[in-house]
Amino acid sequence: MNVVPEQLTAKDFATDQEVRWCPGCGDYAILKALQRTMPEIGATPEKTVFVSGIGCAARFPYYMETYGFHTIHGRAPAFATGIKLSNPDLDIWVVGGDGDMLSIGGNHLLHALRRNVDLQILIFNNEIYGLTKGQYSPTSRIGTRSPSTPQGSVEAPVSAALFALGSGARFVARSVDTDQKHLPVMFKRAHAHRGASLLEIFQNCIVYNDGVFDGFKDPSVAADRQVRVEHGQPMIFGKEKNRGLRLRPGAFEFEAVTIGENGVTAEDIAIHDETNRVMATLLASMDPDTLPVALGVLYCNPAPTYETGVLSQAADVRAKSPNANLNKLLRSGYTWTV
Ligand SMILES: Cc1ncc(C[n+]2csc(CCOP(=O)(O)OP(=O)(O)O)c2C)c(N)n1
Ligand code: SF4
Repeated sequence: MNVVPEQLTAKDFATDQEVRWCPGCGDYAILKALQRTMPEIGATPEKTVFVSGIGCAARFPYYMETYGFHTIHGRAPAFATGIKLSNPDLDIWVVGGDGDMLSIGGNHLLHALRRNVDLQILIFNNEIYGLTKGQYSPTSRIGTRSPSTPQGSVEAPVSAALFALGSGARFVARSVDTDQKHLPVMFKRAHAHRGASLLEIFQNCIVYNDGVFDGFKDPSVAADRQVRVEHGQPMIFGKEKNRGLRLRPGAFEFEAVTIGENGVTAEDIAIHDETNRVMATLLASMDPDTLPVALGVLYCNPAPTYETGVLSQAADVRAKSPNANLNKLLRSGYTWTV
């Protein structure tokens, strides 16, 4: 008799754990969006693993009814790489805050990205350390006042998207915690991509950095302050849908122009090509004070994954030496007993 597969719903991915985020934290919206997306991508709890480091964002695995590892601050990409190599059939999501991923974990993130391990890596960027009570983080803007920078930070912040592109990531996207339409689309794209997918989610920490993204997130300004990029589509934005990005004549950067003004026509607006790393870099480099913030898939250009290469090498070696014995190998050459 054929067994009709059970249709899972968002509830099947929710646990009975008490959620320990502050009321109003952006993390709730991300959790809900991902729980809703899981059945739509055909995920099953027994094939899915969430891996996190330490921080508020890193509590995520407790709330997903899947396998999960709450590991060490900054080390989630390293754990996830090991899990993928030992069981490549698993679908692995890595979740961390900007501090976890880009401060102590910067090195681990870099190598997971450049190796192109098949992981969905989500950075919840709230530009602050939430769990440890609001110290500035590597993404905090210059002048951020915090318990560890009472006079305002003096450091230039790191951009998650530029870091990822510079590390050799083959998929880089951005979305916003509260955007319950766009966020699932980005989860689906990240999941469909074979290799390391980096999704930066601008997440509001209502307690220690409330409203830090309002300059482009607030509904009253969003249309003019965000550009939603889509492969093959002109990069149009604005309430009237009459603004767009074009390459500044004589320079290698985007500028915002208005169709119908100064001789600008619709043909002048640049078309997004998500396979173009230089274009992605220009989009990620746009100064948010003068240009809109680019959201969507900035870059997607698949390449062979790390686990495919490593596991096929291992299979070749095993086929050539079927009787290899690790014990024998360890005792070969110069060995001694102490
Ligand atoms: C080795 C180590 N260093 C420092 C800490 C302290 N610590 C815990 S969470 C955290 C930062 C959390 O900030 P972020 O990663 O941005 O996540 P959020 O809490 O904002 O979601 C720090 C510094 C730690 N747990 N382990
Ligand atoms: S401290 Fe900030 S990031 Fe952490 S749970 Fe509270 S609102 Fe969320």
